[in-house]
Amino acid sequence: MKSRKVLVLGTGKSGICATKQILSLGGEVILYDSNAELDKLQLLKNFDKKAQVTVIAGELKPADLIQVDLAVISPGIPLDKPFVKMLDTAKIPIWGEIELAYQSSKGKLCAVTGTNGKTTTVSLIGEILQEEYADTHICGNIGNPYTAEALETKDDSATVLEVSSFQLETIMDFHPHVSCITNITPDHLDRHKTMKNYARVKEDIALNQTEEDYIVLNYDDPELKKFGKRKSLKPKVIWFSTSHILKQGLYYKEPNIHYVNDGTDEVLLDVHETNLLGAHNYENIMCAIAVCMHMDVPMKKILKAVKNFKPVEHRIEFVRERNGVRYYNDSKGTNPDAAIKALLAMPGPTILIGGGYDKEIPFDDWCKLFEGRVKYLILIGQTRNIIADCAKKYGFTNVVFAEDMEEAVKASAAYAEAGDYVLLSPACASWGMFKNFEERGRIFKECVNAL
Ligand code: UMA
Repeated sequence: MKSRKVLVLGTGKSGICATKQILSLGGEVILYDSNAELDKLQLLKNFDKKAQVTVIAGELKPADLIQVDLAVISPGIPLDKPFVKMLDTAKIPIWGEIELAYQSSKGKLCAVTGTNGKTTTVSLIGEILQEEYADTHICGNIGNPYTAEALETKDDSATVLEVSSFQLETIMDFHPHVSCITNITPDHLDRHKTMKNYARVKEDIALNQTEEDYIVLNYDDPELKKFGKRKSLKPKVIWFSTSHILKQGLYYKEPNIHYVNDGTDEVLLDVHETNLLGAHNYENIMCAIAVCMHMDVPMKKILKAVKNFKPVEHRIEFVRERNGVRYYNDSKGTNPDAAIKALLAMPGPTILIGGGYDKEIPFDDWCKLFEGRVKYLILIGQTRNIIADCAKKYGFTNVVFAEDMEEAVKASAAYAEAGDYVLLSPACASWGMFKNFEERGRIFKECVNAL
């Protein structure tokens, strides 16, 4: 990296941490953001006064690329943007922020992708790894950039990484020893255009894996079942299932999680010994166990950590009970599949708050479930009308529009009766109304606690 001039694209978390990593390695950075309104001085406060960082905001011009020998791109920037194409034309290699971190990281690495379940699985893996490795790193799409951790890793470190499809688009040598794909259901089609592209990008997590490595896959997911059986796939496949009794791998049969290896079927644990509820969570537990077994954590330590694990914030998180109504925050339910899982996990009549940024994903499978489960649907954001029309198609018309979260929470409290559940599970991204799903979830909780 020494004496290299690197163009970092995007000034969010990834861009800032990538810049810090490059500077630590002795490089020079041009930090670019398309947002012309960017507060450059504020941004520069992230770095030493003498740091070799120049900021460009607004338009990127060919003259800015003189002597640039590498570009590092933030995950949120689509590769078809004209300024990215300009880099291709100038023959400047483009690495993702993940690739930059990978090039400097040491120790054992496992990585998890998938449409849903990534965050819970990664958090659980992190807690298990901590039982065995004194130096454990939990990073990636979970909110802590890999570049913030990479230079801290040592030969005896263990790292678990959450990787999104956006991040997998720009890997090169990235090579986890154990990888995992939790599931593949429609998401981010505004960026990847087709399900085929989206699945291919996710499956690239195994791109550089060899016969010495492992990949943990969901046997119940038709796309992953096909992928895992592909002859060209090099790593050893570890299957998990909640609906089939497998001959090899992990499976769930009420109330136990089993591990079958070489013809021996062993009960690992009863799910009621854990703090997690719902079939999707049993999948997450099986993923984490399978990954950690191949990260060389003894089973006794794995099971201890699984039993102690508490649910992740914003994922079917219990907020409070008021007048016999229980409020749940599932702001991480940013696509229909995640929102379906949250709705199915509600034990009684539900007032559902949904809607947000339009990722061009059909809402049909979600809306089909409303009848008999949802008492009122309260909609916010850009997708309000699309969701309301879709729900109507399936005979559901108890729909209320709200202007913001406060209004949505007040309306849900007004409609709810003792024994009901209020669930924020939007099936959409938060962008447009909130900075991110964490902010949306926090505001929801504040409004609920203020009732
Ligand atoms: N920008 C441009 N030009 C563009 C688009 C964006 O300059 O055309 C700039 C924006 O002005 C902004 C910056 O890029 O300044 C934002 O970059 P970013 O969107 O990559 O955001 P980061 O803050 O770097 O956060 C990213 C991930 N965000 C996205 O993938 C959208 C975070 O995942 C991740 O936690 C973080 O890196 C650390 O790895 C969030 C996410 O929503 C949680 N992920 C999606 C998901 O989980 O579904 C994939």
